[in-house]
Amino acid sequence: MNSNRVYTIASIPGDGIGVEVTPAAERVLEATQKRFGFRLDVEAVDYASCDYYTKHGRMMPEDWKKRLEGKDALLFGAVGWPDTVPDHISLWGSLVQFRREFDQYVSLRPVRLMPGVRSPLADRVHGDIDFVVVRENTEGEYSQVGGRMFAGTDRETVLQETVLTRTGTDRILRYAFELANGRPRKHLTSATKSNGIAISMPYWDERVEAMAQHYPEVSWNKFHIDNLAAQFVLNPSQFDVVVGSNLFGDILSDLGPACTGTIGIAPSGNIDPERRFPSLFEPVHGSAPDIAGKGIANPIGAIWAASMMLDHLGESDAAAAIMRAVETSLSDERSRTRDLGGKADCAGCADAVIDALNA
Ligand code: GGG
Repeated sequence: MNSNRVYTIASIPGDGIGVEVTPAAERVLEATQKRFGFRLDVEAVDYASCDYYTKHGRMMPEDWKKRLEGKDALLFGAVGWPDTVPDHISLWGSLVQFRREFDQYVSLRPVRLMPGVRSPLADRVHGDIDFVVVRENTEGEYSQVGGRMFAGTDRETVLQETVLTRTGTDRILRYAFELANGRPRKHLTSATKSNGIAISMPYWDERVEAMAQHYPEVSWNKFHIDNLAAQFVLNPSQFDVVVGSNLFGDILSDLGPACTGTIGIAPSGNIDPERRFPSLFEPVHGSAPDIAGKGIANPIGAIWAASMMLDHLGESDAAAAIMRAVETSLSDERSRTRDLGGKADCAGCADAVIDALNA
């Protein structure tokens, strides 16, 4: 990281509403740097988008890694435009490449009940909702091991393996236990399905149990993923740190924010904790083709992701200031977007955060 507090950032809006929420987050960052005395050198990146694919037949230029590996962080919007590029091609050609090539093995996804945001579970939930989903981000169910045989015949057979390595499993569990150990409640929940997925998931459980021995202060439990999804809806206040494999973590980190009111406010960090490569920060939501181009997307997930990015860069005061401004703006109905029952558009919502920041 830079000693004179100048950080080089690649801004990668991607597709759909990514193109709307990323500039909104950049404007908030700009307001923050003026106030906190650091500088972000932001380079706009037009690849990792389906537009780029249409023009070049691939999601990113061949030398994308060389172009980005010296950056301090990546700010990402969303990927996917299924009308022109199949989703598995756009995702694997961009986000999955970043996560794997930059070894961003932690996907960190906070879930918090925010002021002014009504949870659909409000009548049922007693207590706060404030937990973090830690998703394994480089292996697991997202694997390229498999194939299609006898294509187009009655014998058509499709196979895809789940890959759990000892290194990959232990490092995500260590990260999750460390995180739980540093939080007041010191509680960890593991997502499993070892009754049905009877080879990889018992192994996951075994590694959780082994890792737990190193963290006697942390209480822990495990739920099968089906029951865990139900528990998110029935009693989300019970959670503190929830750790899951790539697929389970992905599902839970959409479900969690939906339980707190909207996925539109949820952020995510794709992190290389060892800092060998740039980490990537993005809203949890995707490109949302149904509302893209209308200017009505909620930019809070992208703004919160930008705050996580500053925290990762060591600018924790600025990161906290953004979150205070987000809370202030969300408390005022006039600055909330439509998914939250307000009337503000994407730019207006970001303006309100900037006003709160400058107040
Ligand atoms: N900003 C997140 C995004 O664009 N997500 C698209 C998506 O399909 N994500 C699946 C994943 O994160 O594995």
